[in-house]
Amino acid sequence: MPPLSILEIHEKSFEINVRNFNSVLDKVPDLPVVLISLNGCMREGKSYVHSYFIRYLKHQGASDWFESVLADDEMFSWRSGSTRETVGINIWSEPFITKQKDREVAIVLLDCQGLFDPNTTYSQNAAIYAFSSLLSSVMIYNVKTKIEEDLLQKILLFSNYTDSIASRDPDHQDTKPYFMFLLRDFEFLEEFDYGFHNKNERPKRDLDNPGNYFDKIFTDTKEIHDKNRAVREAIQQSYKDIGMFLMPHPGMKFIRESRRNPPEEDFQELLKDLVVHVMSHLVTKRIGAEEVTGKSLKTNVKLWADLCKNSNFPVAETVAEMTTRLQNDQASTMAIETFKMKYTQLLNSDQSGVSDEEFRKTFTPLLEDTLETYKSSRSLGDEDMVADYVSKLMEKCKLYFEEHCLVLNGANRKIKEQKLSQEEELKKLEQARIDAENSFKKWQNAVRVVEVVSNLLVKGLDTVVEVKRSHDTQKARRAYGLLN
Ligand SMILES: Nc1nc2c(ncn2[C@@H]2O[C@H](COP(=O)(O)OP(=O)(O)O)[C@@H](O)[C@H]2O)c(=O)[nH]1
Ligand SMILES: [Mg+2]
Repeated sequence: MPPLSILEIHEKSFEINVRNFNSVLDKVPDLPVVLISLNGCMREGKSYVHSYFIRYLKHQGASDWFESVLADDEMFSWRSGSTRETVGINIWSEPFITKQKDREVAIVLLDCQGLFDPNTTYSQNAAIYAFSSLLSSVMIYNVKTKIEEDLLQKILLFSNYTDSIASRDPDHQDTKPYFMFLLRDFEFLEEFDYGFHNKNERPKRDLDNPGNYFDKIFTDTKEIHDKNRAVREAIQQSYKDIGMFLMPHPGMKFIRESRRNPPEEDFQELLKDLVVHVMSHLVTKRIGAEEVTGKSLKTNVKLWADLCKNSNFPVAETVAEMTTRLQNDQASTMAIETFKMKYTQLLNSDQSGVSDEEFRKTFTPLLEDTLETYKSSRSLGDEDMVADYVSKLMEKCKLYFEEHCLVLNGANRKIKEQKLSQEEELKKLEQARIDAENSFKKWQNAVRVVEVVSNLLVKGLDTVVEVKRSHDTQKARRAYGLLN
């Protein structure tokens, strides 16, 4: 179960591997997907943290998940030293199926490494962060010691891609991805406690009056330049929430030989907290406000990969335009398919075969349902675009109704009429049969009467003959003096 590369960095270019991506998504076609990415510079412990996500997910958070041992091929490779490990973006080859409240979701892990070194061009780095921003629903940015101005600017640049596929409706802020800064070897220990900070909370571990690092970076902005304040506001607009997780240094023994020595206990405890925090704040992937499944995400990944065919990552505006088109096309196709299906059902029911006037009454309610299906399945694009799709959809529905449904209704009506006249014909035949049967019965009765009468006659005649015969016998006897 090795990790698979989905974005490879070559000497002067990069390549998106759709086949590898699909091999993972094909395993969970119908489940909503949570894409957790770890981003940042190399050799800062990203893959190491991923191995703990894998431990947790493999054991479904059972009590001993943290202590469980993974073989080398059961995790993203990580090691000491300064040579490159992950180049580009790797995906874990197995999605993990887990529960989010009372439904199943599939978690897909992404290990993304921007190199920011002399051998990597700006556009190669841009490709990694842009693609990661497009894909992630939980984007974790790994950074050493503190958050600096240039990092915020970099994040703002790539959050344009996050925005390019997000709904612009202010009511949909909650459908945006989740962003977390993971601070390694955090240093300002007199002011802040280790652990999770965001706009609502901060940990309270060692300090009497601990500060909130989120406020320090994002909210306490009175003294900073307007431009830098705007950067912070724009970043916050791109995500549903921004969290920060402050981690201690793992200890020198671990740094020197991390395969043999565990990190210090404090680090282990916080690593455990970090993993539990991420796994209990799962955010599913959405395009616009709509949740995607393994199957529907594949279509988008293919579109984005196609846009990169000439080895230039497209600008965010192009991604926005093409993704918006794709979403509206899909919503409109689904709506018209539903319209056709409903008419198929209707044409197979008693409601069909009626007069054209009667049948036309079914059109408006079904058209309204269809437009509603389209509208509720899309959230990207402005009002003009919606109006354009709606008018095309109405035209298509009308044409389908006139050329297909009305014709079939007419045919069904003819069949119905034929059936009616056949039924009448059958009724007449049946009546004739009953009449014939009745006259036959009458005739049978008459025959029976004749039979009885003739039997009686025969019997009467026999009696007469018998009586006559006995008279004759008596006469003869008397003649021969046999009788007294
Ligand atoms: N200073 C420091 N080093 C770490 C930390 N976590 C891991 N490391 C070290 O960084 C090395 C590289 O880890 P890796 O996960 O491969 O880094 P990646 O390149 O960011 O994926 C490990 O072997 C550890 O020696 C940390 O929190 N702080
Ligand atoms: Mg790595």
